[in-house]
Formats: sequence, C-alpha cells, structure tokens
Amino acid sequence: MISAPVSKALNKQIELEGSSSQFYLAMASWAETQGLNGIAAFLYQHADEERMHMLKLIRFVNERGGHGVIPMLKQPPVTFKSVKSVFEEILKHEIRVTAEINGLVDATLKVKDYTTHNFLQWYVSEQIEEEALARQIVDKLKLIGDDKGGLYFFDRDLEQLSKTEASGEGNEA
Ligand code: OFO
Repeated sequence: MISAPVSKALNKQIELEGSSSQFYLAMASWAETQGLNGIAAFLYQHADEERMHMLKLIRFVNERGGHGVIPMLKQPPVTFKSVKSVFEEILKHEIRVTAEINGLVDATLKVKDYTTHNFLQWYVSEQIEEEALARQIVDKLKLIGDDKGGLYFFDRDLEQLSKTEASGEGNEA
C-alpha cells in the first residue's frame, strides 16, 4: 500500500507529465502551421509519449491502493518564436522534469518505499535519454543558424527520427 505523502507526490508528477504532453502538443500544432511537418510529427509523437508517462504513473498509483487523479491543465503557449526556441524550451523543461523525478526518488528513499523507488528507475533512465536528445537537437540547431536549407534537412531528419521511434527502435516503453 502506498503512503499518502508518496501518493500525493506521484499525483504531482502525473500533473507534470500531463502538462508536458499538452506542451509538446502545442509545439507540434504550431510547427505544423509553419509547414514544418517533420518537426510536427516528432513533437506529436513525443506528446503521446508524455501521455504514456502520465498513464504509467496513474496505473501504478491505483495498483498500489492509491488514487491517480486526472489533473486540470493550464493552456500551453499558442505560438513560438522559432524552431530553436522550441527546442531550447524543451531542454529546459526536461531538465526540470529530471529534477522533479530525482526529488521523487529521494522522497521514496526517505520513507523506505522501495517499491516506488524501483518503479521510478524507469523514469530516471527515460530522463537521461530525453535530456540527451533535446541537447543534441539544440546543438544541431545552433549549427544550422539561419540557414533555411539546413532547416529543411533538419525537418526531414526529425520526420525520419519519428518514424524510427514509431517502429519501436529507440523507444523501449
Ligand atoms: Fe515525461 O519525460 Fe519528458 O517531460
């Protein structure tokens, strides 16, 4: 049985994963309106992944005798300054999510909840991947700078990446 404080902390994470999904969805929709279909495909897919992160937590809390609460979410931004700023925001966001996961891991150790601690290890690994990917993309965009041709190829690369992830490679979840 999950303790009330751990259940509360996991519910906070459920909310964060839910708002991550909305955030990616907002960026995907914006990218699509800019004719950046590859970037949009990648972001739509990532929005689905974040929803899956939220669902995984809801199911875990319920299985352990708690109650996963479906959160009310704030509206994410509608427009974005540039593709680079989108991915810079993603990197910042994922760094924040990593910090929250680490805080959760720490909290479970303090109350000796080893089951939840073990469950959270999946999120620890996932955050390493998410941060690394966001960092790689930001670095690529820095190289591209204002080169429109570069952005065209970048869009194609992300389309390819989303296809690879959809086929199961590079996505262990
Ligand atoms: Fe759920 O990992 Fe990103 O936010």
